[in-house]
Amino acid sequence: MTTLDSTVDYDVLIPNNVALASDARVRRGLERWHPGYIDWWMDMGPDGFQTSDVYLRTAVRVESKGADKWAVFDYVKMPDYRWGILLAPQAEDRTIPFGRHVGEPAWQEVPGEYRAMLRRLIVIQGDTEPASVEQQRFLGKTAPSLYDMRNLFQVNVEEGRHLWAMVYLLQKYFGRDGREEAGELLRRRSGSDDAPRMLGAFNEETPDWLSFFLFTFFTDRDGKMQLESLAQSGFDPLSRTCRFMLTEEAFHMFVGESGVTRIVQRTCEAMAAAGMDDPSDVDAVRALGVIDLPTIQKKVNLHYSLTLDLFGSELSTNSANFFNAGLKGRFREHRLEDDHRLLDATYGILEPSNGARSNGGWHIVQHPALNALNARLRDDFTDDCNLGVGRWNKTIRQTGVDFEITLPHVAFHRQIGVYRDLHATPDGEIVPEDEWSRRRHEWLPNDSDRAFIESLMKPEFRPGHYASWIAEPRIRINHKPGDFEWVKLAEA
Ligand code: BYC
Ligand code: FE
Ligand code: FE
Repeated sequence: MTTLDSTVDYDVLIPNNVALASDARVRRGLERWHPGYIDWWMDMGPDGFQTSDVYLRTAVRVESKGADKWAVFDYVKMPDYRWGILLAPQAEDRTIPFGRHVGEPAWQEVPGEYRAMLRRLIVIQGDTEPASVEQQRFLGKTAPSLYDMRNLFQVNVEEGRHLWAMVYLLQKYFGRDGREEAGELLRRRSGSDDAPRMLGAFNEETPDWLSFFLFTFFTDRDGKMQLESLAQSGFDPLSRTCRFMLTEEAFHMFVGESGVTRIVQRTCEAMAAAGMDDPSDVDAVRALGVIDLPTIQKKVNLHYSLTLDLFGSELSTNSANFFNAGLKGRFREHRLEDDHRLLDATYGILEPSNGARSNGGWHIVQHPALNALNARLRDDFTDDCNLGVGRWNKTIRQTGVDFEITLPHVAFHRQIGVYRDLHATPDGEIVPEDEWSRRRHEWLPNDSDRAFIESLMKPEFRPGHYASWIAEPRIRINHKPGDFEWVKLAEA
């Protein structure tokens, strides 16, 4: 067993708290992978800002101790960011919390019979991290403020670190094929025809800042849910890696939730100041230089439905196998009170009463809980989303505007799982395909919505200034003053 400190060794090429100095094989493997990673970052990371000084946080410990914070803040050029390998401390006598091996000691090495399954989970998790950086690489150029630009880059460098986290597991525990997979993670590209990223939503575009905030609100939250499930894993190194990643993930969701709050707030304040009380008068609201609430709702519909697809099929034997094997648990498994085996349990899934073609309403069908784990995690995700949506609506209510943002029906606009072959409206009405296609522009961003949002995406790089369509933040990172220079732009 390696002894572990919660302090990170920074006097080495690859900062770490996993005693890499005494693990020559893995250290050399990672040192060989490092240049390819930097090449990838230079090619696919934030475009145009690689020589700017960014006020970033870097983790220095894996837990806070007294007055010692886990992270420090300083100006860093992104290519010099200290990407490292950080695992949460090993819990003494940890046992496997669920599945066929429940109660047995957690694995410190990969169990041979589960090697392929485990590698696949780690590769899929790893693949999403660089994908999101690729999707967001042009956003710096249209940042609505230096504050927002800094937050974007903070998210980006941390997603880069999450890739390192998965690559460490591959290199340490999977030998030659782990090294091959680590190479492939740098080869695939978001949106590429011949080598796309593995999951659907990670090949979509993130063309504007409203999309970015909704991506971090919804899609990074899928990250949170999946990491929570993997943090339960009986494979202890994966569990510890994910536990530390979750510390960083909280900030990504803060960026998303507060970003949308500030957009909604700005829109409602502009409407109130102009004496407007009809949110559906889209043209009049747009004329104020702010994003109308119906368009925000359409973007919510898009990003929520794309993210639901990331949970996989509602009914999945893969997920049952992951669970039985003790590799991937449920959301906060340790807080659930049952047998942690799901031998006789059932779980309800909403299904159309008269099949996919007619609008006969919906009813809940019970299925073996083991096969419905993806649906269950997806439902936990929706509950978590609704807390944030409720806070957006509170902001709207406080301004006196009469509008409510809602999450669309679970069957709306789905490409994966039990709803993929039907056409449902955001209210959950099943309609014929031609009607759905005809009305799609009412529910999802259409060309003119996209063109309008694009017209607002003008950079605002003066310290303390914000674009017309987004309010100034109430809480600032590390209590810095309002005119703080979050990014010192390099001379062009
Ligand atoms: N797109 O049994 P099924 C994050 C495939 S986000 C394309 O239904 P399963 C982050 C599936 O692979 C979190 N293909 O699903 C966020 C399978 O293929 P094979 C990422 C899809 O396996 C923001 C087949 O369809 N982490 O961290 O139970 C920024 C049948 O699969 C999709 C994880 O996802 C799709 N959407 O569940 C940065 C955790 N869905 O095997 C980062 C690890 C399914 O037949 N992954 N397929 O070739 C998993 O736990 C599972 O693989 C999934 C799918 C939940 C993704
Ligand atoms: Fe991540
Ligand atoms: Fe994230």
